[in-house]
Amino acid sequence: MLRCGQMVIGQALLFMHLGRDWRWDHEQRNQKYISILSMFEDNKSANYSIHQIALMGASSENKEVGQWFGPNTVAQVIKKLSPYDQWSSLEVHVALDNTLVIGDLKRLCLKQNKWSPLLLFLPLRLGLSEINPIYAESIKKCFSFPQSLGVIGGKPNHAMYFIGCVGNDLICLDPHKTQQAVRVTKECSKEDDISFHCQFATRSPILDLDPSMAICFFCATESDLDKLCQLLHDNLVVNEKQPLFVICSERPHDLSLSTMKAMEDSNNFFNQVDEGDSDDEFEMLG
Ligand SMILES: *[C@@H]1O[C@H](CO)[C@@H](O)[C@H](O)[C@H]1NC(C)=O
Ligand SMILES: CC(=O)N[C@H]1CO[C@H](CO)[C@@H](O)[C@@H]1O
Repeated sequence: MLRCGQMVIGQALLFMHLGRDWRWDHEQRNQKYISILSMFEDNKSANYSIHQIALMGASSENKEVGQWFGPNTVAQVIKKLSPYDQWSSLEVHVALDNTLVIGDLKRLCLKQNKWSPLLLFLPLRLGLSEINPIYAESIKKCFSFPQSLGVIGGKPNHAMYFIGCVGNDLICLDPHKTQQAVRVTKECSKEDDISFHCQFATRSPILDLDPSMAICFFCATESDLDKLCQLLHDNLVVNEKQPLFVICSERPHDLSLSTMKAMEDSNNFFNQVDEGDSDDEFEMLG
């Protein structure tokens, strides 16, 4: 899971610094690409090295080095490491309690009229020991949004990074491959460069997955976030008896989390917040 966290933030940095259309080509020796790669060197002094992730997990999440991380833990750790990467000034948000509060995201990213790109994690638990099949279609839909950054999760005791779906299978990148640590430089060999990329993907039926996962999105601009919220609302929340999560413009002050959960279960959450809190109305709620 530590490696899967690296894969997600690595992909976010590629989208941010090189764009979604950029394709890896070793001969290019792109300087931004090399800079991104060097943040993932197996070296304690690299920003997102496995050492930094393990140590931050120990100091902030009470996970001893070597202990199992869940998707939520690695998301929390990435959030804590990201301020040290001053080059990217990426904001990381981990949505709690299956609730996406749009006001929180806007305040996080918009400072002095400047928008910082957003990496958004939505940690979910979609069943006790198995995924409740009711959620399968919604998970698949997430991959179709332009802001999708995939899903981190896995099979029990086997973390993987899911990057898309075919029918009822998810496409998996699996970091469980032992290889030499390499030093990243502009002159590094093709073999060393390749070691940072998965040679092939596998497929796994969606219902075989562990029910703990985190859905990930990247929003480069404020308009990207607005579009994402609209897509999530239209495709995953309205008309769903049991939505994956709830979206609201602001966290209602007078509602305790347990009330929100109860409302979420009755699927009235969206409307009630909208009616009771019209000052905070967000365009997509209207
Ligand atoms: C780790 O990175 C530092 C700084 O870039 C470098 O001096 C050191 O040699 C690296 N260590 C290893 C084991 O690659
Ligand atoms: C922990 C760590 O390695 N931090 C480094 C991250 O990158 C910045 C530059 O963007 C360095 O100044 C930090 O030391």
